[in-house]
Amino acid sequence: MKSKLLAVLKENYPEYVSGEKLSGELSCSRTAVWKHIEKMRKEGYIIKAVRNRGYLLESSPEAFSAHAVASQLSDALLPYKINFYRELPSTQPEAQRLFLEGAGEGTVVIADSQTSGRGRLGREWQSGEGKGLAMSIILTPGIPPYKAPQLTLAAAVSIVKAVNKMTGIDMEIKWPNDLLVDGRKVCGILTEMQSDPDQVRSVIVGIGLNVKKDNFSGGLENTAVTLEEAAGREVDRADVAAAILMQFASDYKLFLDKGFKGLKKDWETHTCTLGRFVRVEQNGVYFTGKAESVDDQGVLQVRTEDGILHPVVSGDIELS
Ligand code: BT5
Repeated sequence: MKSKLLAVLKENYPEYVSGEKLSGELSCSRTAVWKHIEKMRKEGYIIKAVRNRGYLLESSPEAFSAHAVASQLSDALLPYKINFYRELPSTQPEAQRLFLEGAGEGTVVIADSQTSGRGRLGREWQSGEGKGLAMSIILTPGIPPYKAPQLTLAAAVSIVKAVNKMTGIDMEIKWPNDLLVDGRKVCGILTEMQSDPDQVRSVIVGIGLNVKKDNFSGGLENTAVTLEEAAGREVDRADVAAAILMQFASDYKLFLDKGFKGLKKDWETHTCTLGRFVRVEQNGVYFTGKAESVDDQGVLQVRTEDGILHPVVSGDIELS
C-alpha cells in the first residue's frame, strides 16, 4: 500500500494528486488514504495536503547508510567496500588510515557530515550539515605519480555522467576539479596520493557533492548550489553515491586501459573551460590567456596574447 501510494505521488510530482484519484488507484476509501498519509508523515515523509487539490509529496526521509549504498553496487567493476560514518573530521585522512591498515582498492569512506572537510591547498570544504555527499575512494592504480592528477578529470567525467543519468542535470567541468551548474559550484574533487618515486602507492579520490539544501556561509550562499535546487526535486544521497561509484568503476577501468585519452572526448563534451579566457594562478604567479585544449595527459593548454602556448599541469583558474 505504502509503496503504491509513494509511486503515485512521485509519478505526479510536482502536481498534486486528489484523494479521489489515490483511492481509485489504490482501491481503498479516501479515509484509508488519509490514514496512510498520516502514518507516513509520522515516519518523516513531508506530504502537503491542500483542499480541492489533494496531496503532494515534498520530501522523503532518507536512509543514508552503508547498506543503502552497497546494496546498489552488486555489478560494480571494482570490489567496493563501503565504510559509513555519521561524522568525521574528513573522509580523506580516514581513507588514508584504512589504507595504511591494509584496506585495498575500492575501499570507500562516506561521512554523513564532516567537521573539517577540506579542499585543495588547505582550503575548506563546507559539509557539516549532513546535507551533502562526502566520499573518498581508495585506488591503487600502479601508475607513475605524474598521472595521478588525471584521476581528478576521470572522476569529474564519471560524476557528470552519473548525475545526468539520474537527474537530467547538465553539470559543467571547470578544469581541473570543479563541477558547476549555471556557473555555481555543486561539486569539488580532491585527489591525494602517496607515492614512491616511480609508482604511486595509493590515490585517494575525495568527492564533495552538494545534494540537499544546505545552510552555506561565508559567501557560498551566492556561489554554491545543490543537486536538489538544480533538479527541482528530491535527490537521495545513497542513490547518487551508488550511481557515481558504478559509473566511476567503469571509467576507471577505461582509464587503466587507455589512460586519460580514453575519457578525453567525454571530458571535452562536458567542460566549460575550453575556448574561454582564463586567469591562471600557479604558485602565486598569475597570467591570462585562452584555454585552447587539454592534451592526452589532461594538461590544460593556455595561449597567451603573445601567441605562446603554456601547459598548465596544476593550478587554479578563473573563467572570464
Ligand atoms: C575542492 O577544493 O573543491 C575539493 C573539495 C573536496 C571535498 C571532498 S568531501 C570528501 C573528501 N573529504 C574531504 O575532506 N574533502 C574531500 P577547492 O578547489 O580547493 O575548492 C575549495 C573552495 O570551494 C573553497 O575555498 C570555497 O570557496 C568553495 N567551497 C567550499 N565548500 C563548498 C561547498 N560545499 N559547495 C561549493 N563550494 C564550496
